[in-house]
Parts: sequence; structure tokens; C-alpha cells
Amino acid sequence: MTAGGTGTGWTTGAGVGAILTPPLLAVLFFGHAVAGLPFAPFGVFDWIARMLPGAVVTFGIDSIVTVIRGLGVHELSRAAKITEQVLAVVGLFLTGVVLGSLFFAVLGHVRRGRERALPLGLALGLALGCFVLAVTLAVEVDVARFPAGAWILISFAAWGGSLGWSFRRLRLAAPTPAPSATGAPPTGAPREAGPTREPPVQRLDRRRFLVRLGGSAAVVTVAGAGLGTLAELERPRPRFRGLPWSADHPLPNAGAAVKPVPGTRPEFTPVADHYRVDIDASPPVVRESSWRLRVGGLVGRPRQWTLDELRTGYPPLVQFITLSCISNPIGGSLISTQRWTGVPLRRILEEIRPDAAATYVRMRSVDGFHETTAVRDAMADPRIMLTYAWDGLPLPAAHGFPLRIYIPDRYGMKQPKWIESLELMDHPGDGYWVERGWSREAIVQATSVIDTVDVGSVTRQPGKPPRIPVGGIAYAGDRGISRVELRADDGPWEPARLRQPISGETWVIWRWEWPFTPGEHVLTVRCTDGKGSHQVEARTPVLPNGATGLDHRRVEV
Ligand SMILES: Nc1nc2c(c(=O)[nH]1)N[C@H]1C(S)=C(S)[C@@H](COP(=O)(O)O)O[C@H]1N2
Ligand SMILES: [Mo]
Repeated sequence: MTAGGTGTGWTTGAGVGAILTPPLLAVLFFGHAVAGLPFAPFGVFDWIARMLPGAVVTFGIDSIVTVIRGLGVHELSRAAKITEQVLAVVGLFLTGVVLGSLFFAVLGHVRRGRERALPLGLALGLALGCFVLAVTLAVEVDVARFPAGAWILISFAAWGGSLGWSFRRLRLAAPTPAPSATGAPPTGAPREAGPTREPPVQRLDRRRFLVRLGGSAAVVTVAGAGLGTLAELERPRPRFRGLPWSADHPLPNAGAAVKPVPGTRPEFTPVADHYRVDIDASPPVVRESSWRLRVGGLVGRPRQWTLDELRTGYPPLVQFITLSCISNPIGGSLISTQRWTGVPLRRILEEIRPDAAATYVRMRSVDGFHETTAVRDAMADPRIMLTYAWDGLPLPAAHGFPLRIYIPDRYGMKQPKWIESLELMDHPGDGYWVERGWSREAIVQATSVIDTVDVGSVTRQPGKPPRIPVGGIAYAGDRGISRVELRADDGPWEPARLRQPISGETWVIWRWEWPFTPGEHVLTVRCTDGKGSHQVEARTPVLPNGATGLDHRRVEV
């Protein structure tokens, strides 16, 4: 490897890579923020995540969730998304550093490396750009191909060209061999072996170049990132006309006698607070004008629907629904409750006349996600619903616009968002996460969580011990909840009171008046589902069937 003394060794290359890659990232972000071009690092990140073996991805997600929970962050899904995005950006940065280092190291050994540095740098940038572009186009949807391609290729070529130019410039500054030394090296050690004695002028020139390069890079980075951020803030958010349903309607159980203990999570999750989990660093943005639901495969009459046809062609089905992620740890926040509106899948299947042999439907999403569901289930259960609205408004981009499915009693992994096609098949098939080792059925596990121990509001009744209200949720899919019990330490299990749920497909809010004694205690909760099955008390991890085990809360009173 060329000695550092010549100023163009691999360490200098790494440094130059570290200087030149942030402006590349900033320029890509600028194009994204101002012109809606895909932000390539996210595309590459998503692509890699889809290529990696399921076990690796699951381990990665698990680690992220563990770290985030360990840090005490409550908004698990938002924090996880930000972590993914940071990883994507850091990943491209490190790639730039490594490639810069390799480029300098290799070029140091190439004959006439200095003259060739610029074209070779350009070639490296273009090659990387082509790869990134191919991956981005494969992963992103509704991309304006020409502008996206031009932006990515030019940005990466500029990055590579700057790398080559820097090599050339630094080589010029490096000491040129004295004329007397150009002949055959004398016997003994070759001339390069000893540390090159570098004239201070050249060292100064090199340092000055790197400082100036860093300065320009900083200017581009700050300008790109700053203007991009401004554009992001200024961009009109897609505002849907009309108020959300919840803005001026009470929930159907508003009059229920059992009231939530203050500190219990909101019974109805505002759309903006609904947890989000998907394989996309940023959600796919689907344009309604070009989108169709295409239904085909083993059917008599293949057909496609526009979103408007789905919205207006069928009486809307409305249901309050709790959705949970199979990766939700015990007591975690990857569970939310919303008001879903859509068309029963059955109505759509009836219209396309499935062949007698058609037993399964494969649902495909624009992000490459997919799952299957049994035709028999869809025909038997009118609650299975192609959903186009939450809280009375079109689905937000992050939650599946324009269309997602709802399947009662299953974890979210069985329920694709951003659906673009349904294909009738004569055999079962594994979905995206099933292929990666997760449960084939993904039936939700009964779960119960202590949200709050309201030590501030002790209630006292004459002749009885004082009590502290304890509150939380319990959920067991469409089986409902028949019983919630709590205990302090190793004491007896005592029943909590159940609030009437918003619907038979949501969680249930419970409350328990705890007859406490002063001191430190551990409270535990458990539930029984509507069919009489007890919550599984043994602790199991989320993989492959969803977490089991009891939620505990340590309190001091
Ligand atoms: N197209 C698509 N659909 C998807 C996913 C995805 O990655 N891509 N993730 C699934 C998972 S694992 C869950 S838990 C739910 C989450 O839905 P939400 O983000 O609206 O809460 O979406 C499901 N549908
Ligand atoms: Mo999930």
C-alpha cells in the first residue's frame, strides 16, 4: 500500500470518502424533498433487508426493539423507523468511506494512476450510481424514472469524479522523486521503503487542499440538507377533505359504566398515533389515478377496480378494530385501535366468479409484501374486509393507501397494506414473513397489560381498606375478553372490572381497585378470552408465534 507519506494512501482515501459522501447524501435528500425523487439510501436499505435471510432481519428488528425499549422510549414503531432510516444513511456513508479508501489504495498501485484518477473515479461513481438506481427502481413504486435516474446517476458520478480529482490533486502535491533517483534503485532496500522526507511546502499544500475540500463539502451538505428540510416543511401535506369521523362522534361505548383509570392508554388510537410496522424505510406513495385493484388467476371473470369504484360501488362496512403486530413484546406499544371502513372481500370474490379449484387468494402489495388467505374463510366471514378508510378518511400513506385487508383474529403480518392485486390459486402459499420463519396462521395470543397504577388517587370508604385504581387493556382478537385478574406479589388473583369494548374486535379496557398495603409490590395481570381459554403464562419470545407471558408492574406506595 502506498505510504501515507505520499498523501494518497488508503487512510487519506477513507478521509476523502468521509468528506465527499455527506454532500452526496445531502444532494440526494434535496432531490427527494424538493422534487419528490426517491431517497436512494432508503431504497437500498429496503432492498438489502429483503435479500437478507429472515433470521438475520428478525434478529436485527428484535435488537432494535430491545435497544429502544431499553432506552425507555414508548413510541416503539416510530423510534424503530427512525433507527432504520439512520442505519440507511450511515450505511451509505460508510460505503463511501470504504470505497474512497479502496479507490486510493488501488490507484496507488496503478501505473499512471494520477492521470487516470479522474476517469476511474467517474467510472466508480457511475457504477455505484447504476447499482443504486437499479435497486431503487426495483424497490420504489410510482417513480418518475427519467428524473430519478438522471438525479441519481449525476449525483454519484459527481461523487466519483470528485474522488478521482482529489486523488489527482493530492498526488500533485506529493513529493516528486529527485532526478538523481529515477534510475534503477541501488542494491538494497527500494527507495520507497524509508519514510519519504516531504518538503513542508507540499505537506502544507495538501493540508490546505483537504481543508478547502472539507469546506466546500460542508457548504454543499448544509445547503442541500437545509433547503431540503425547508422544502419538506413547506410541502403541502396531502390533506383529505373533511373531518375525521372521531372529531364529532362519540364512541359507541361512550356511556359504558366502567370508566378507564386515568393513565390508561386512549381507547381509540388517533390515526397519527397508530403504530406502524412495515418493510419500508419510507412508505410507498401510491397515486390514486394510476392505481387499480387487479383480480385474476383462477377466476371466470378477471376484473379491476378503481378506488372510487370500491368506495361507491358497495355499501361500506364499518368496524372498530384492534390491530397488533406479532413482534409486539409483552406490554409493548405495537398495538392500536381504529375505525376501519371497506368492502367485504366476499363481495369482490363473488363478482369475479372463482373457479371451483380456487382455494386461496394471494394478496400482493406494491412494496413486494404478500400474503395468502383461504377463499373458504373469505366467503364464510363477511368481516374480512378490503379497507380504504380509517377514521372516516382515506388511509394515510404509511398505513396502506389506497387499500389494505382486515382479517379478524390474526396478527398484522397476515394483513397486507398497499394491496395492488389479488390472485386466486388452487393451493396454499406462504406469505412474506412466513417465508422468513414466522407463524403460518399468526392467530393473536391473548394478552393483558397494566397501563397505570394511579397512586395519586387513593379511594377510601369507611370500614374498608384504602384502594388504588389500576388500569389497562386486554386483547384476544375477535374471541374477546371474558375475564381479567390481577394480583399483588403472591397474593390471590382478584377479578378486575371490564369496560364494555368499542366492538367485539377491539381490546377491552379494565380497571381494578387494588387494596394495597404500603411498601414495594409487584402487580401482575392475566386474562381469559371469550372462549374460556386462559392467557398463556409461560414466557415465549415474539418469534415465531407472538409473545406470551404475563405483564408485571413494580410499584412503591
Ligand atoms: N405491504 C405491506 N403490508 C404490511 C406490512 C408490510 O411490510 N408491507 N407489514 C405488516 C405488519 S408486520 C403489520 S404489524 C401491519 C402494521 O400495520 P400498520 O403499520 O398500519 O399498523 O401491516 C402489515 N402489512
Ligand atoms: Mo407486524
